[in-house]
Amino acid sequence: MDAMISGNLDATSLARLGRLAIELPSWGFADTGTRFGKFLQDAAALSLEDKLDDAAQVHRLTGACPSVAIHVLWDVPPGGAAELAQAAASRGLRVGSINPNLFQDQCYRHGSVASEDALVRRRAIAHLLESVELAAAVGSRTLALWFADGTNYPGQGSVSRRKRWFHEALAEVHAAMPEPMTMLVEYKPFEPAFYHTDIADWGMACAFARRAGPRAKVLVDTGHHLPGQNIEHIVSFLADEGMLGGFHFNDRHYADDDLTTGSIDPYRAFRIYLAILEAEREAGRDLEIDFMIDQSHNLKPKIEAMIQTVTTVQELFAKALLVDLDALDAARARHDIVAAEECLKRAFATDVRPALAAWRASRGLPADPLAAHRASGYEARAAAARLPRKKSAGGSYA
Ligand code: RM4
Ligand code: MN
Ligand code: MN
Repeated sequence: MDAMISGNLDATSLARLGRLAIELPSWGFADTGTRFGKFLQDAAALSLEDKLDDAAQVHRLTGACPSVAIHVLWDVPPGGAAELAQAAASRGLRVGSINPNLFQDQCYRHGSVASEDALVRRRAIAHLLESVELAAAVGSRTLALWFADGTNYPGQGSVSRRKRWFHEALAEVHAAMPEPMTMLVEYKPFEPAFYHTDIADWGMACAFARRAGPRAKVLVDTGHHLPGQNIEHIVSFLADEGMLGGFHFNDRHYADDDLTTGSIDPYRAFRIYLAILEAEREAGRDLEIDFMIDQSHNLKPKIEAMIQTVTTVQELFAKALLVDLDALDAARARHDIVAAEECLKRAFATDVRPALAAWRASRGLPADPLAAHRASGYEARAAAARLPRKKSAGGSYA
C-alpha cells in the first residue's frame, strides 16, 4: 500500500488491522429492551435467518465480521447443527462462539451448575455437553460460558460448596471438548444475582478456567466490572498469564449497560487495545483472542449500531497501533512519566478516519460503511419484509 493510501498508518499496522476479525452477536439484531419493557423496531430481526441476513450486511460493508455468535436457546433451528452451519455459510458467514443458556428456564431460578438440586446441576451439565456437540458439529472453536448463578441474600447459599460444583462441572465439560475447541469463562460482578455471583470477577474466572483444563481461558466483557476498575490492567495480566481468551466489546456508564463500544469512554477502549498490542509485541505474534461484540441496542437501529461499533473498534485499534512502543519503552526506562503518557495521547489524538477510509476503498469496501448502509435501502426492505411477521412483545434476551 502506498504512502498516500496508508496515511498515518504503516503497512504492518494496516496488515494487523486487516487481521482483526470482530464477531457479531446474533442477539444484537433482535428486539431488546430493559427489565421494564421492550421497544420494538420494524426492521429488527425475528428469526435466525433475519439475524444472519443482518450480520451478512454488516460483514459485506465492513469486511471485518466473518462470524456470528450463536445463542443455543434462541438461535438453533429445527434442523439443528447442519441447518445452522448451512444458513451461515450460504450468507458468506461462519458460526462463531456457541453460547449455552443456563439462565432462562424456570429450573435455574436457584442456579444451574451451582444449584443445591443435583437434578438441576445434571440438567445444566447436560445442556453444556449438548452445546459442545453443537459447536463441534457446526465447526465452531469456541464455547462461551456465562453463568447467572449467584444468590440474592446473605446466608442463601454455601459459596464454597457452589464453587466446588462449578469446578466439577467445568472440568467435565472441558473433558468433552474436542481439540482445538476453547472454553471461555465469562465473569460479572452482579445481576441477575444481587448479593453474590459465583463467577464475580476475572480472578475467579481465571481460577475456574485453570482448574477446568488447558483449553479454558477467561472472557473479558468490558461492561462487567465495578466502577473504577482498571480493565487494561486485567487484560495485560491475563495475557501475560496466557489466560486471555476473548472479549465481549461494549461500553457502559453505570453497570452492564451494553452500550456501543467507545460511545462513553473511547480512551479506555484504546488503552485496552494498546494492552493487547503490547502483549502481542512481547509474544512476537497475534494473540489468539476471540474479539466479540456483546451489545444490546435498545433504541438505536440495530445494524447501524453494529456498523458504528465495528468502525469504532477499528479506529481505536488503529490509534493503538500508532503508539510508538519503542519510544514508550525508552520513556519508561528513564522514568519520564510525561513523555510516556504523551506517547499515548499523541496516538489517541490522531485522526485515523481518512486513512481508514482509503484503506477500506483499497480493499474494495465502502469508504464509509455507515453511509453505504443508509444509502442501500436495506433497513426499509427489512422492515417491509419483517413487519407482517411481527407479533406482540414477548420472548427474552438478557
Ligand atoms: C450477560 C453476559 C453474556 C450474555 C448474556 C445474555 O450479561 O454479558 O455474555 O450472553 O448477558
Ligand atoms: Mn457478555
Ligand atoms: Mn453482560
